[in-house]
Amino acid sequence: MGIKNDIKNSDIAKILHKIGFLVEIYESDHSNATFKARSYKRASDVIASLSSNIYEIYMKDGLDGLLQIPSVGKAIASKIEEFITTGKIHYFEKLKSKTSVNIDEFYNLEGIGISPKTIKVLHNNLGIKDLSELQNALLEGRLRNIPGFTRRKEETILKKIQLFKKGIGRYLLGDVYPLVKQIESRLSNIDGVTKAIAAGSFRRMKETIGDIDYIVSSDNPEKVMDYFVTMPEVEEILGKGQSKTFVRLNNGMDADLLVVPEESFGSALQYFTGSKEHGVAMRKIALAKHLHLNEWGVFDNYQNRIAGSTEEQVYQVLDLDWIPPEIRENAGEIELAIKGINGLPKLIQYDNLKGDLQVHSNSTDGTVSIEEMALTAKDKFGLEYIALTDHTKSLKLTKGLDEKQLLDQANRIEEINDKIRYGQEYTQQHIRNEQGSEASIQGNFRVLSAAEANIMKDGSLDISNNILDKLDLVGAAIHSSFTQPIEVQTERLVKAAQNPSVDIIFHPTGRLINKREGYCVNIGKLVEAAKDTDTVLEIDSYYDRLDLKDEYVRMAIQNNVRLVIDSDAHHPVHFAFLKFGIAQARRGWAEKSDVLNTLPVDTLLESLK
Ligand code: DGT
Ligand code: CA
Ligand code: CA
Ligand code: ZN
Repeated sequence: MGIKNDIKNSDIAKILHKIGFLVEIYESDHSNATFKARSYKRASDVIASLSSNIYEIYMKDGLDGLLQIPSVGKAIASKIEEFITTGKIHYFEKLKSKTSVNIDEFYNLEGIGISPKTIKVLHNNLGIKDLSELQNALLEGRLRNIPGFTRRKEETILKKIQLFKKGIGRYLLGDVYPLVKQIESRLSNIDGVTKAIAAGSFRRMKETIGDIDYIVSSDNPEKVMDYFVTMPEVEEILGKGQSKTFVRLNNGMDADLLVVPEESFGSALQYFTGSKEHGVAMRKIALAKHLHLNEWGVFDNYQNRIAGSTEEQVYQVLDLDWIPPEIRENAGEIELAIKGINGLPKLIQYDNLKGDLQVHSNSTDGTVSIEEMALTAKDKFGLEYIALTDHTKSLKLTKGLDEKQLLDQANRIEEINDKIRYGQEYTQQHIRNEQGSEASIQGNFRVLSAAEANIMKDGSLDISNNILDKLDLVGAAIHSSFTQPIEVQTERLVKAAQNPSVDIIFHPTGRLINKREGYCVNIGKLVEAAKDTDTVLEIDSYYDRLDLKDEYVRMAIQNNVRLVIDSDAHHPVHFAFLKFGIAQARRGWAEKSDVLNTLPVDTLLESLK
């Protein structure tokens, strides 16, 4: 039995995930099955995003090497070893042989909340074996006869499957962002490379990315392309030409590379940043000026290149102001960019936020203390304030705070702030950052007492106004009863906006990109209510939420509704998500003055309702 030498991390990640899925179906009688399933899935996640190659780790250090990988214990390490040395995992084959269910089609659905247990019930009751059988059963209304299922549930599952199919092949920006940037920086460090930029939808900071498009300027394309195809993340070379290369990465995503000479870098970048619609409109403008615009430059009728080395030049010779990539959608931006009109919005900048108004702590479902969140916000992300918005009591899953706990927490926050303000010796032993070193949060930083109050089915809140009014600010959000009719759902949010204690509506549509359609809301009506009541609407920067979406941001701004951009951080690293919220705001044409948390804390508090 020879060792398979082309084993990819993604193969291992997939099979471990499938084992986790099957364990949950077939060992659900054992008490530790859930735990076991979870450890397989955790290991799978870690391996999928590992930058070093597992096969190489094993060849170098054997089982010990595998055990160094986070979340990989003895049982899993030996299964990986078995897979590398035999190409199979006996345990997986055994689990699989117990069923005719098409595990390859189903295991992915777990990501959208269709659990292994549901699959098991459907298989036992209706003999459903694969995705198309499930879809047919749903369309024919056969699930509603099974105990525990309803017509409503049928509709939900069907919607989820449709959404899932639509999302196949597209990646969340936040999931791929670190990798794309890392490769970009490695490309720019190659000898002879003057510039390297990830263009396409990535540069436009779209919510989801189909593939990556790298544009590199170098006089030695061979060298760049040789590096590109041998990167550790490359799973397959799809094509290689004189200046273009296409590969598939081990996370399944395709990456294109175009290497151009320096005099064409700007025009290539402009072309491949897109959007296609923006590019088409630009070319029309060029033609009207008797010019030709393509990836190699802007040319006159005699084939003289009159622009091309920078993007600014390309726009300039077309008598246009340079347009930020986030709004290149041919949605009115080109008309406003015509020289002399000065009509482009002055988009909010990536360093404009001074605070973050939705932050969670381990008082509820966050992972660390208030102090640690504050320290990270201040020292690592340069913020001046955060609002501590733990969940409230009716959200039992998160151990939401009741009235007394909210007030206690507000008092604790006051103590922390007093110490900051008066600069007392505040070298608390209990404030330790992740490295374990001591630090203090002295200086110009403030924690605001706040809450993410839960909006009940009828639009009321689960905490009374006299308690909420003792906090610095209040956000309100829907976390349950997602599937009410649009009028009911809209009325619920409008009522929350009309509540005098509510300053902000958090994640106003509740969608999870590629996983869950938001609740049906008439956004126009919500925007109107927000305007009438001076309520702020939130852009939630968590990269699978990002509601409001771009067109709603634009609608809010046109109606003079004020916005905030929050991280919704449940862990210190989540503050990094703020850039996705800012990108979303930019794609919705938001300026700095449209976003309240660009203000210093005092002005911010004064301008809340
Ligand atoms: P994606 O990858 O689906 O998330 O979206 P994009 O925008 O990155 O699209 P992609 O990768 O197909 O192409 C990158 C850019 O190249 C695109 O934004 C504009 C440009 N492009 C591609 N095909 C065409 C085309 O047929 N005409 C024009 N004018 N531009 C194109
Ligand atoms: Ca692309
Ligand atoms: Ca592409
Ligand atoms: Zn939470």
